[in-house]
Amino acid sequence: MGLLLFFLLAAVVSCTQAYVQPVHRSRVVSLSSTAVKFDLARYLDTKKNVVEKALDSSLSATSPNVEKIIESMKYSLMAGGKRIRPILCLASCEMFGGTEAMAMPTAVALEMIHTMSLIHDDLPAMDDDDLRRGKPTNHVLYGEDVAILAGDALLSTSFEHVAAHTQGVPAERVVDVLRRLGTSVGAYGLAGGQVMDLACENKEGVTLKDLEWIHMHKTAALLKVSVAAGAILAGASKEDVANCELYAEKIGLAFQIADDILDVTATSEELGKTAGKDEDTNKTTYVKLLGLEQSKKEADRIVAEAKQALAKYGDKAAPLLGIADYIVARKN
Ligand code: GRG
Repeated sequence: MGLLLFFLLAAVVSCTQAYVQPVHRSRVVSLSSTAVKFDLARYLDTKKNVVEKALDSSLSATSPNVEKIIESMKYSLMAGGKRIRPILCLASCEMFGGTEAMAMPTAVALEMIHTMSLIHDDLPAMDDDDLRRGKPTNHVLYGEDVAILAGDALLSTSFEHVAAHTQGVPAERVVDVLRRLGTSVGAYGLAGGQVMDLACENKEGVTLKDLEWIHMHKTAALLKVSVAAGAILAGASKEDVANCELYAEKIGLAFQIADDILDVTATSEELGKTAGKDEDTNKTTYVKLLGLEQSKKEADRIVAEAKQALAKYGDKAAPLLGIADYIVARKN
């Protein structure tokens, strides 16, 4: 009788597991197996190559009078870099069934905007740096006057590029993308974040909340529009765009925490920019407020939240999930 009861119980337990496990596993598997099965390095490499080609053909001088400014713009645009923003845009467009071609003009525009922000960030009036992407900064080579104008020209060309070259997408989606790009650069984006960042230099009492505000605007805003724009171009629903934005805000914050960590752990050669700069300019960073170990934990926690925002898309989200991991694991 005891033995019979034992077998009955074992049968019930095994039936329950057979039912529960696949459901439980499929959630875990679709998140963790993507990281295992998906070849992120190859994906990033392939996408980077197509982006580089599109960037290279996006600017050319058609008159001797513009040769100098185009050379200066192109010098920084083609100086290397991970091309994360364009890749995010292509990945989210493809996740919602769009094509690479639909998103490429916006991907190029995002890198133009990002490059503009790096040129301006390195100027003597801002971070005053002479090394970027392992090369002399734009103003070191072309002078401050031309560097400022090259940044301005990259910014305005970015909008022109989206408007002139986006094909196969309804006009209202393109207008939505242009509007969001504008917001991401202005007072509620990069420029606002940078002003607050400058105001907090050499200042005591900067809090985690202040730091988060700075990075949500200075860093996360452009990542947010990168992912959202790809989704919008593909015709994603409002809810899907909102999920993408949540993912991007999280990776934006994690990106900046990783940057603060790299600033104290990597060399200038590894970074392609001056290491230890935050300490020199007396900036408040996550490492300063939380310490190195806690900052790493915080970055990991936020990346997990980012991935959770896209959990419902399963394997279709593999590139974006992989990029979330890459953002904290990167070496530069
Ligand atoms: C002029 C309107 C206007 C705005 C510019 C200067 C500025 C305002 C904002 C600064 C924005 C900035 C430089 C934020 C830092 C973002 C960041 C983490 C840059 C590094 O990005 P990576 O690691 O660089 O993607 P690569 O070189 O790989 O592209």
